[in-house]
Formats: sequence, structure tokens, C-alpha cells
Amino acid sequence: MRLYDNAFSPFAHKVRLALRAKGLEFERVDALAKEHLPELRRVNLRAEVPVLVDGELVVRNSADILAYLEHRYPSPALYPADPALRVKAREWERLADTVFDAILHDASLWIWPTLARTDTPPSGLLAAARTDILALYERLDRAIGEHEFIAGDTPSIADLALLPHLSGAKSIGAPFDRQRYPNVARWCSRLRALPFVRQESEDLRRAVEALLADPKRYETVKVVWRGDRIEWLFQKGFVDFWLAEVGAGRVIVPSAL
Ligand SMILES: N[C@@H](CCC(=O)N[C@@H](CS)C(=O)NCC(=O)O)C(=O)O
Repeated sequence: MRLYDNAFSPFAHKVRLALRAKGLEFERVDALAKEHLPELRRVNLRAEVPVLVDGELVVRNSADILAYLEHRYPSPALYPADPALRVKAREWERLADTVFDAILHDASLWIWPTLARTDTPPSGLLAAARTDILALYERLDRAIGEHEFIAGDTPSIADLALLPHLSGAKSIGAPFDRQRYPNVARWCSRLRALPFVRQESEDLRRAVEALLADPKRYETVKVVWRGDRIEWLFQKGFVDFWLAEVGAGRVIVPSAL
């Protein structure tokens, strides 16, 4: 299997966790490096990672990749068998993919090591991001409750989707407070102790080091603004900021057409 990957993508991270949880071998292409972009565009018109190629089959979009892996390689299961827990797992995967990701993306443009920005975030943006991340921790703490993981007592797609965002939250100054969110703290420690998660963390550390050693291999000016990322920004009232970004030629809006 070939994974079109990138060390800074939480979606690619989720897929690597799923591949490792299922004990599957895969090769990685750092597909957002400029030299690999033409190849990425051939497998995904949106030029986004992750994309998984398994034999003749090309699977795009992280949630679709996890669903495919579950169907094709069912053991160990990452979707709960119980219908209610399955709905819960999908709901948290979606929240991670569309809300956590959007907030962290929009608030962290100024700290991306590959972007050469010299401006500062618009007033209020970081505060809005931190407030919303705390509200999500609150919900997550309640959702975990006494369970071992988010949707039951074994790791699921929900845990794999959420975990990659925790370090992003830390880097925008919104780490979870262990006293305030004790269930999140227990969940996080439990998850990080799993052998496949430890293996992924070790590999990710090396991949990030390699990426940082040569940041010029990546886009330095333009940012890809997917729908959910625009939605959060607009909902928080930063429409003028975004329009100025468009005017400055710093925006790419992806399309599958
Ligand atoms: N819905 C997609 C989102 C994927 C996505 O947003 N990928 C980002 C990286 S996190 C990307 O490849 N952006 C293109 C770029 O930054 O050049 C999924 O779940 O796979």
C-alpha cells in the first residue's frame, strides 16, 4: 500500500494510526513536497493528502480511507459493533475532521514552519480559537465519561481522528488542563500508551525532523482553504481578513473538478 502523506497533516496522521492499528505495511510519499505535487494531483484532483493506493484502488479522504480499511481489513475493528457507539464514533470523527481541524488550521498559520509570514493574526482570532477548543474539551470530557475510549472500551475511528489534534491545540496555547478535564487526561495517557500509537509517535518525530530540515521543499506563501476552515473563520467574523488574503494572492480553494 502507498500512502500520500505529510508529517503535518492531522488527516494523514489519522490514517497512519489506523494502518498501524491494523498491522498493515505501507510506504509513504511526502506528497505536499513540491516535487511530488504532480503525482498527488494525478491521484487526487484536490491535491490533498491523505490518499491511499491499495493495488488498483485509489481511496481519497481520510474518513473514506478508514471506512475502506475497516471493510477490507476488518481485524482489529476500529468501528464499534454496537450501533449507538458506532454513531458516536462517526460523530466524533466528523467533529475532529471538520471543527477541531478548522480551528487549529485557522489559528496556526502564523506558526507554520513552512510558511514565510511576517504579519500577525487579526485581533481576536487566537482568543476565539482557544475559547472554542476549550468548549470542545468540555464536550469530549463528558463524552468519554467513565469509558476507556471515546466510543466504548476499545480504540475507534473517533480516538484516531482526535489524537492528532492535541499537539496542534498545544501549539496555539490551548492544551487541555488535566485537572479541569480529567477524563480527557486519562484517555490521552491510555491512548499514548498503546504500542501502535507509540510507534507512530516515534516515526512522526523523525518525519517532522526531516521536514523541518528542508522547509523550502513546500509551498511558502499560499494556503489551501477547505470549506470547513472557511466556515469557522466566517462564523467568527473574520470575513474581511479572508478577503484580504484572497486579494494578496495567498488563497487556494481546492476543487475536485
Ligand atoms: N477531508 C480531507 C481533508 C484533507 C486535508 O485537508 N488535507 C490537507 C492537509 S491537512 C492538504 O492536503 N492540504 C493541501 C495543502 O496544504 O497543500 C480528509 O479527511 O482527508
